[in-house]
Amino acid sequence: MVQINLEHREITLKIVYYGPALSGKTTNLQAVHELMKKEARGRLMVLDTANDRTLFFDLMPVFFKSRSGFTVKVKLFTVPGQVMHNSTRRIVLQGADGVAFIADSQLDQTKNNNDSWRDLLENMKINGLDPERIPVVIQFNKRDLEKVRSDEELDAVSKRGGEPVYKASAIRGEGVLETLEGLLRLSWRNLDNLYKLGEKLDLEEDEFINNLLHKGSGGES
Ligand SMILES: Nc1nc2c(ncn2[C@@H]2O[C@H](COP(=O)(O)OP(=O)(O)OP(=O)(O)O)[C@@H](O)[C@H]2O)c(=O)[nH]1
Ligand SMILES: [Mg+2]
Repeated sequence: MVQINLEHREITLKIVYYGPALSGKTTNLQAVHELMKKEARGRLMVLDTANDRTLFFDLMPVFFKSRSGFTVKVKLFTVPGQVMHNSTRRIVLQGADGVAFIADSQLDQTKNNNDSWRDLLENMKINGLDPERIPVVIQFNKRDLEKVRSDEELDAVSKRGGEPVYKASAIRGEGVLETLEGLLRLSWRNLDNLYKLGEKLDLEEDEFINNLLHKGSGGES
C-alpha cells in the first residue's frame, strides 16, 4: 500500500514482478537498471543463490523530486519464482500497488505460467489485495527464442483477459520499459482515484512517468 508522508513530503509506491521460475523477473530489473538514467535510480540489490536463482527478492528503488517538492519513490521488487519459495512470494507481495506478471513465452512453459498465475491470485487474496482493484499487467518474455507461443496466440490472450499484455525480450532490453510504464500509469491512476494523489501532491501522471522513465529529456523513450 502506498505510503504517503505529507510532513516529510515523500511518497513510496511498491511494484512487484511476479511469475514462474526462470521467466526473467530478475533480468527485467537488470534491464530497467541499465536503461534508466542514473539520476533516477538507486542501487540494484540482487540476492541470488549460487545458480542465479532468486532466493528471497531483488529490489531497486527509483525516485525523483516533483516540481511541487515531493520526493516520489517507487520500489521495484521481484519474487523468487521457484515453487518452494511460496511463503517468501507472499511476503514480498504484501502491500503491492501494482504487479507485473512475467510469463515465459516458451511453449513448454505454459503450464508453469498458468500455475504461477493461480498462485498470484491466491497470494493476492491472502494479502487482502483485490485483483479487481490492484493493477496487473502481463509480459510475455523471451520473444527472442524459438519454440515460443505465436504473436497471434498472445494477441488472443490479450483480448480474452482484462490485463494489458506486453511482449518482451528482457535479455535484449526490449519491451521492458514499456511494461513498466504501462504498469506505473495504471498504478498511478488507481492511487489517484483512491487517494486523490495528484491533487495532494500537485503532481500529474505525465510528470510522474516522465521523471521516472526520463521521457522528453533526451533519455530513453
Ligand atoms: N533468451 C532469453 N533468455 C532470457 C530472457 N530473460 C531472461 N532470460 C534468461 O532466463 C534465465 C532466468 O532469468 P532470471 O531473470 O534469473 O529469471 P527469474 O524469473 O528471476 O527466476 P527466479 O529468480 O528463479 O524466479 C537466465 O538465464 C536469463 O538470462 C530473454 O528475454 N530471452
Ligand atoms: Mg529472480
